[in-house]
Amino acid sequence: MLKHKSLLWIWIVIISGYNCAAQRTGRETISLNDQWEFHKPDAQIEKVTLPHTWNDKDVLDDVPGYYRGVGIYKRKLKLDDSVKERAVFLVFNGVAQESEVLINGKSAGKHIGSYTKFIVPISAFLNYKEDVVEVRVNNRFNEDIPPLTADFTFFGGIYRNVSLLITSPVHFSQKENGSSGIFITTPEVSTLSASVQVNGVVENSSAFDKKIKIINSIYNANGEQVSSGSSTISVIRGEKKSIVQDLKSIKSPLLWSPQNPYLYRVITKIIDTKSGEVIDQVSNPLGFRWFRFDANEGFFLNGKSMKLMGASRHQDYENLGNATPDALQIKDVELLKAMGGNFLRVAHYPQDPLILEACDRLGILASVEIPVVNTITESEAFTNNCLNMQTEMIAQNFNHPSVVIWAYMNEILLRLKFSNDKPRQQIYFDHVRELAQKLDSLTRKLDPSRYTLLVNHGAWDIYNKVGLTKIPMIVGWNLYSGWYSGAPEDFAKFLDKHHKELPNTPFMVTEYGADADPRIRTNHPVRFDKSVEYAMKFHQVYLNAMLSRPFVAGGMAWNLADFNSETREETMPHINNKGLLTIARQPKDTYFLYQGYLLQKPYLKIASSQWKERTALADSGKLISTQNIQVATNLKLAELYLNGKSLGVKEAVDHIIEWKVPFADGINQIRVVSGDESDQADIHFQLQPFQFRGQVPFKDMNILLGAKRYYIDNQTHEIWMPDQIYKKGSWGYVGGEPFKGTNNRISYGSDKNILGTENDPVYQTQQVGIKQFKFDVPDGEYDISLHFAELVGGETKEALAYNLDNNHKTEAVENRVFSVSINETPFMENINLAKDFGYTRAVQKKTRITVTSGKGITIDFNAIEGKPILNAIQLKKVY
Ligand code: GCB
Repeated sequence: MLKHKSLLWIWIVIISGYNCAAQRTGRETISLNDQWEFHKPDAQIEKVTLPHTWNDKDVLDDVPGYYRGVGIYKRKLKLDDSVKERAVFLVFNGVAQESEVLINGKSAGKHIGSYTKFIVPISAFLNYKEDVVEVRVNNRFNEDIPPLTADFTFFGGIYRNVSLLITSPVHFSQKENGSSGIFITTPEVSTLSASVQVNGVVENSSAFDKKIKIINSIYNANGEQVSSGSSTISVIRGEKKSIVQDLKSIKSPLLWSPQNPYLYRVITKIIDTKSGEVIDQVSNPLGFRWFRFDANEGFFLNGKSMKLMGASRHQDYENLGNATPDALQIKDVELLKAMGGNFLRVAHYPQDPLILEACDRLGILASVEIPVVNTITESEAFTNNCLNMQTEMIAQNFNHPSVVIWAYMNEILLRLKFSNDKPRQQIYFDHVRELAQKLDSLTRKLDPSRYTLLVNHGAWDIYNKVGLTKIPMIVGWNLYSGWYSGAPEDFAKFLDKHHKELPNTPFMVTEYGADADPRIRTNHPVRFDKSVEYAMKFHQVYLNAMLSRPFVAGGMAWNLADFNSETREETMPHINNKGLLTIARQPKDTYFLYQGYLLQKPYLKIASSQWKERTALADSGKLISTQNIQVATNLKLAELYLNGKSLGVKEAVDHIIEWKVPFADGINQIRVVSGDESDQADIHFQLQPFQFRGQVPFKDMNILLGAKRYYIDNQTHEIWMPDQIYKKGSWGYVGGEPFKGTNNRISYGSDKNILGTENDPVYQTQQVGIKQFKFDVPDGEYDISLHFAELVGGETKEALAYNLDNNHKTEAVENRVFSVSINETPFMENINLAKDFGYTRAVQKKTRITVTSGKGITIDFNAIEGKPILNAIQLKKVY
């Protein structure tokens, strides 16, 4: 099979050394995203276009884990003779996670780490005939490379853009940790004047000594030159030389801020003094702003107090893994801006260069961090890799005015090692502290103009004991009271505790959030039900607490969007549902809540408009069902109309206005109005009969047992509703109680991945010990489906992947055998779900029955061993 590989190869771009643009700037950057061939060892070759990951499909299945190993990419290059005299580089924006670049079979460079850019000089390896680029990539677990563990998926591949850079042999150094070789600072900025210093490194890789002129020009947003500087230097062959230029101060500079992200540009040129030609050129953004963090008053930008509010972002996207196209990446920053956010925590790793460019343009302040998450390895190699990543991150992003913070550790004491050996654990803690100290000192040295940040989880005592709250300039807290533990109200207490006990240390809430599966809705939100409604309450409490405390510098919701996390199970296996947007970037109600809180212009939105397919029981004896509608706003009051009829004016409480809306069967048009603002939504409602012989017609019914939540199947549009205890003339269960979970898992029903279905929530709750289920339906033909899954026993997995409480125990197996009959006719006999189908596997049993003599439907569950269960039931009237 391997023999055929070369036959499949496609023949390539012909790249010429000069074009018109090159004559002006001296350099060319050409995308090399196309025409790659990819294969895993011993596997078929595929043609791929970058960005590419080899894990996009295997994270979609029910099987835990994903391929972590080698992937090989190959491509041909055809460079014409004019390139021979030039310096040629390959620029990789991100390859996960270890890579080696070979040209014509010879190693040209290596890189460690998935999240930073690297540049490989390749001139020395080229034959200029038919050159072959090969990139050997590996995303195996390597104990010396962070991240070691984390709540996100470590997709492998060349998952960011690759380009070819051709420039003069005398050029801005491409050996400065993936940076442009130019570093811009603004030593003094005020409303009156701004000074600019440009530092850089020039390399002469030619065979001759060269005299060159370096010119820096600053252009304003209209393209007018507002300052410049130049110097002439000699660079001998083979030499790298540092340059420093102080440019003429700019009077009355336009300041950069979220309200007005005014950008200048610095163009730095190398001119050959002999020919007068531009032989290399780079462009960098420049924004004038100054800022500070204060332990009592929070953050100040350009002398004005500003609460930093926003979100963290992961880089992956629905069905694409981390190989997210440029346009979708930029869209994320636009969505954050449209939400009213002014801050992006680029977490947990540096992201595509496009992200900070977008932050510069849109006026979003940012922090960036390296992926040292949960735990460290006490090795020199690990330490060096961390220090190297930090150096690369700072060098590569140094010139972005949006960046105000460099961070370097996230919840590093979450996965505690050596818990049974306290002296050894102390040594581990010392190593963690030493590493934090090294990273902090390095950061302050590399960039004294920004703040350092270390991010902890809410275990106050241990971070203080180990000394991690003393090292950074700002402490970050990831707080989840009311989610992983405690109540939402505990959050404010934590904020006050920090202010009291660390009165001189500024801090931010770097994470907070609650899972919201957009398919799950409820009228009775409780912790861990994964409902959007619980998340709404949670975020209101958190936002109120942060916004009312000036000493809280800022808060970053976890997360801007749902993201892949392979080890998670729960209602949407392999996905973390804490996003304000779905993984396909559809807004959830919580996104609208943030707009209500943060936007400055008048805002009015039916937040519950996303719950547009609804079902519920009719109010007793009526042809309506009264349900809640929430409107998110920054206005004081609004009026709601249902099909044109006013339901009254109501006042906003914590940016939400609620109405009880009497929904009728069919389309219900809702309109909310306040002054000039209005919003409208059509809600499709299926009224369910309270009594089968009443006025409400019956069509079908999908019922979740042991649940108080609704579940909307996005594919079939079937809506599942909560159960009820049987009432005469109506329907419901007889006997039993809701499944309470096992292993002290803090879950709603079970949080295990249910195999063989996409509709996990249908199977994750159940009625245990059920005796009967009854529908007092009139005579007719009916389809009945019973849904089961054995939730107890089986393979013992870690409970909730990111359970910050860490209380897992081994699970006992339950012996359960039962029979089911429908209207006294045996339907399932001696069923043992675990034995017959396997644990946590979705089992559906369907039948058609004829109901006669006004008997309705009675389903009997007869225990043979243990307690019978039922997870869900569907009834459809055929005729
Ligand atoms: C955290 C982690 C983050 C997780 C998040 C969660 O504290 O920093 O990586 O994704 O909690 O959702 O549990």
